[in-house]
Amino acid sequence: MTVNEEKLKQDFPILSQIVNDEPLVYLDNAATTQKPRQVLDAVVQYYETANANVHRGVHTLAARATEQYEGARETVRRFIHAEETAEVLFTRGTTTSLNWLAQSLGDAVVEAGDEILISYMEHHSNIIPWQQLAKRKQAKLVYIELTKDGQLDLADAKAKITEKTKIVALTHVSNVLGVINPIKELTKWAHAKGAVMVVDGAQAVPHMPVDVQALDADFYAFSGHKMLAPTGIGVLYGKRVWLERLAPVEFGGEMIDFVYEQDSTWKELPWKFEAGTPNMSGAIGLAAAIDYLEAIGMENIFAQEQAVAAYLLPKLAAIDGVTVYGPKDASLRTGVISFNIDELHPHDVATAFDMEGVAVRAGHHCAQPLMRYMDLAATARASFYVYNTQADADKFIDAIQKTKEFFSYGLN
Ligand code: C6P
Repeated sequence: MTVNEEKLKQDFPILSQIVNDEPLVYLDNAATTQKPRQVLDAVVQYYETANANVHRGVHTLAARATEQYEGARETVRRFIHAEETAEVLFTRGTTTSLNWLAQSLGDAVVEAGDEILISYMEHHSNIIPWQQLAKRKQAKLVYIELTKDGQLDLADAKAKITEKTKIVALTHVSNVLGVINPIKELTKWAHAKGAVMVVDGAQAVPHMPVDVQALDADFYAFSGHKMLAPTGIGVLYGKRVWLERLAPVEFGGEMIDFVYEQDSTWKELPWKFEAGTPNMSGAIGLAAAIDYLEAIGMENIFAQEQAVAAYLLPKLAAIDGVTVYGPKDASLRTGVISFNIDELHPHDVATAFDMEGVAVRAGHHCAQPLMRYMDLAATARASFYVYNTQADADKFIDAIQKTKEFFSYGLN
């Protein structure tokens, strides 16, 4: 089956809106995605038929809620091809997952003088936690350079992974450049030097098939809301050997076996890390989102996004005054397209787009070191997803033309 975007779009109630007298074209999917009726229904159904606290009660609703919550974990396991559900931790999102790691993994493996390796294309969520860890431990945060067209400089990466490197933490797909990094190869290099591999999969898992065992990364983080699921639910995958070794970051109910006056013992995996009442409805919504994506097929979703990029990149290159960032070869990227128009401020561009009913993001995209590296203050960014149609892609090009016309008229 290939993707029928027109039909899919009808599953998303929010997308049938008129915005500024124009049919809404939502191209801010890297920030967050919209939710299909199937996900909304799953959440409502949970609250209407099964809501109770999990793992605690013996009553029927508690058993039902627990079964659905743990069922969601199994759905995630299957989706990312983890070996066992014990390796799938529910978190609030990518940011929480990476913060947990910088705390717990950081304490376990990093000492003064050690190095943590990231890159210039990381999102703040995959920079600041490591920055804080480096400060705490008097370790060094080292950055992999980028090539001129915005790819990871692999020669530099290889050279910078040394015996001193304890953690390599890299994004699978850049939220600004859309570029896909060769995580499998990078993981091999990290492991060869005894470093732990952490992957920020926030912009990858929603858009392409991801097999954590094939990648062999030690940890892999992603967010539900970027893949049709509700906000407030995310995942931290970790290999059992590591999760067994690491201490939990949060403490309280749910995660304990026995609590004594001066000490406590932890539950087995994965619950050892999940303190407090978890986001049951979020997990169930995430499982419904995964069912929805799997019915389309992740290969199909990936192919469709690369086709959108292949369609748009030459069109954009042909428009005078438009600069697109990242590689020109669509096969190296997903459907994230950052651009600037002439000297226009990206916020003006995004406002002009909004007047056409087209939602794009403008700013530094939570990647200030990348902006500085590229000598930019900001970009506008269109990011496509499974429900975006050919007409949406054309409307995007049209919005660029209209924005150029509008501002040149205004300047004359
Ligand atoms: N990027 C964007 O518009 P959270 O907020 O925890 O769900 O995800 C954080 C995050 C981590 N890594 C990458 C690569 C990301 O793109 C994001 C979120 C959004 O680009 C919001 S800033």
